[in-house]
Amino acid sequence: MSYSDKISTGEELIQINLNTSNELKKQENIIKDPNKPNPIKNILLISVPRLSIKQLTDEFKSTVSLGTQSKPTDKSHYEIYPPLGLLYLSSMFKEKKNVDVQVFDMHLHCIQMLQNNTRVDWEKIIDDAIKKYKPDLVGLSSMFGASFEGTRFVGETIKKHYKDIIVVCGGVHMTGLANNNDENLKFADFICLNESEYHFLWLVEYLNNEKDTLTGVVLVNNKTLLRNEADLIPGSHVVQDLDTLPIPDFGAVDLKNYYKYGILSGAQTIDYDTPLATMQTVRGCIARCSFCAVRSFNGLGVRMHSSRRVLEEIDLLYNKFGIRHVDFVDDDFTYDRQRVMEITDAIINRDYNFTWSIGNGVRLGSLDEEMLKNMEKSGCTYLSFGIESGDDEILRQMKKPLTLEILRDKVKLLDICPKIYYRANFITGYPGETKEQLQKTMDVAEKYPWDWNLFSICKPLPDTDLWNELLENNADFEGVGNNTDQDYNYSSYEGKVFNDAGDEYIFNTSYDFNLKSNFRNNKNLNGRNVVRAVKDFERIVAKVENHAFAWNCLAIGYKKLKQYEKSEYALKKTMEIVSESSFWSEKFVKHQFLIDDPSCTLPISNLTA
Ligand code: B12
Ligand code: SF4
Repeated sequence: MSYSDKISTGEELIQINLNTSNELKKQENIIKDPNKPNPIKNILLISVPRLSIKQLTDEFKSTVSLGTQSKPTDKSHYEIYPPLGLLYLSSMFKEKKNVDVQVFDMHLHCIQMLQNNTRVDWEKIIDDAIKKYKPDLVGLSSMFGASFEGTRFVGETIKKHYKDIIVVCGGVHMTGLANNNDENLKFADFICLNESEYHFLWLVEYLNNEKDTLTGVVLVNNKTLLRNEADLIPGSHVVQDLDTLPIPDFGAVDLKNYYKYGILSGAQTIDYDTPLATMQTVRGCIARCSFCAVRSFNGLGVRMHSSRRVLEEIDLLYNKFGIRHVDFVDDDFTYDRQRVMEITDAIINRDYNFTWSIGNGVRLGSLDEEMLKNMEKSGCTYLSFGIESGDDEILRQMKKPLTLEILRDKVKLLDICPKIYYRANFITGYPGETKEQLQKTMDVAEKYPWDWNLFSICKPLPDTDLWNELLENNADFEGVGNNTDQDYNYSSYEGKVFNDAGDEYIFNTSYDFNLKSNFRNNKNLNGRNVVRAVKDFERIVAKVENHAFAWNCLAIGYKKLKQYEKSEYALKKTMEIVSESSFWSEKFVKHQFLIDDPSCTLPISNLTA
């Protein structure tokens, strides 16, 4: 069988033909021994750390960026997600008796080492893993820029010391970079594009001479990235009926113990001793927001697991793995109202000791009163919403399915279900956004009843509409595209921002928005739900020990709850930090945030908190 491929040299696309698997192997010299009938027997899938070597070293020294102190031993410090994508991949090999698949969560492993006060040595970890699992092929998962450094390091280390092992990468970020023909992917032999349950299975079958063609895979050789032309179309080989996919191989990792080492962003408001897991019930989103990678990754349209299958997975997680909270990592959980009602009704009827959340976000516009009430009743504890901007024109440019009018209308629902914690996500520094438009975002953050506002700095992600628009308009990408955490990390206060106001202005404004709306003017602290506010600030000081605003909020909150000793202590901490830090004392003055301590010498000291 023959098929056409295109090679991109970065500048141009050249047509080539790859005829048979043998020819490909010979031509690219990627297989150890082409005559060996079954070269791939052992596969090791690695979830690479999404902390850089620098971060891990800094964490080891108990110091995080922005000069704040952290406590690496505190589990609330880390977000740890089970490697769901790899568990999906692993499940595809259950029927294949000739291939053994193991999953190694290196991210978790590094964090466990930090929590045991052990210095993290990536090279040794990789070496130990290879010796233990003896893989013929290693698969690396890289879903965002934050894990790229880890992916490259693991890939290069394996190529350096174990030349025979085939390195395959996958995940959203890898797909985006491959589609942008990024040159920094030479440490991999193959990149599986998009969702890869089948792409990866087929690749292994191909390498084992059980299949003649490669689909959904980019072959990386010395000079070029080679791919099948059809694979350039986003979502070209997606699984239409998600229920035909096997249930993720949850047993491939120590799922029931994940909660002991870290938290999930959607689960941060529940008790820390709750066993946690994630589920994906929907792939794709009805919207096509310009900054979001979901469309280019998952293709057009929305595909869903049926409510029956969702409940089957919940039952399994609950009964077999002891999971008591699930965070749905869906792109568009509420796409099908009927399905949401079926799922929530069934959870209510089960009467489980079970809660759930959507930390990734639901579309506010899709909610209605009946649905939200059902969500709350069935144990929903946390929802986040992509609000993004307080300006209609920016929302339009972002292609966000939201206007300020819809926002005004829909936020009224949130007061009806106060048991749920609501987080609003905003994007700051969108290309073309003016300072006035940015200020409107702050207004929306303060005006509406969110429990928390998350301000993320806009940094274009590979292969998104925004990235491609900037590219077409000859934006100056110099300094971007080195695949660093800062480049692609919306929450990092480093990296390049494509906004005329300048990187520094956007960074500082975003940070001040955070201090003002979440701390100085926190709605829960100001009377709506003081207990909830106190929990938030306790979480923050556990994570960032010298956050003076959080300590001051605690001083106020404990006082309101009549916990006077704790309030005194929090006030003392506030004063200690402020007296030593000009950064914090300036922030207190700037935001006119009162410190209720007579010894405070700041210009705000004569005011009473
Ligand atoms: C859960 C999640 C998180 C979790 C972490 C998850 C984790 N495992 O560590 C948290 C909340 C921490 C997070 C944070 C961020 N995230 Co996030 N996140 C997601 C989300 C919602 C779901 C991921 C998921 O579990 N998918 C379900 C599984 C089944 O799919 P999968 O992992 O993609 O795996 C499949 C394929 O990718 C492929 N595959 C994956 N790995 C491998 C490996 C091999 C060898 C092969 C062959 C195939 C393969 O096959 C799998 C099965 O089909 C996605 C959205 C999405 N639709 O992907 C965004 C997403 C991945 N995140 C994104 C971003 C930008 C971020 C942040 C940078 C945002 C920020 N605040 O700054 C941060 C980075 C954090 C950091 N600095 O550490 C972007 C990434 C785009 C990009 N190119 O960078 C996404 C796509 C969201 C978006 N709308 O654009 N995120
Ligand atoms: S609504 Fe959310 S998931 Fe959907 S395209 Fe927009 S940002 Fe992406």
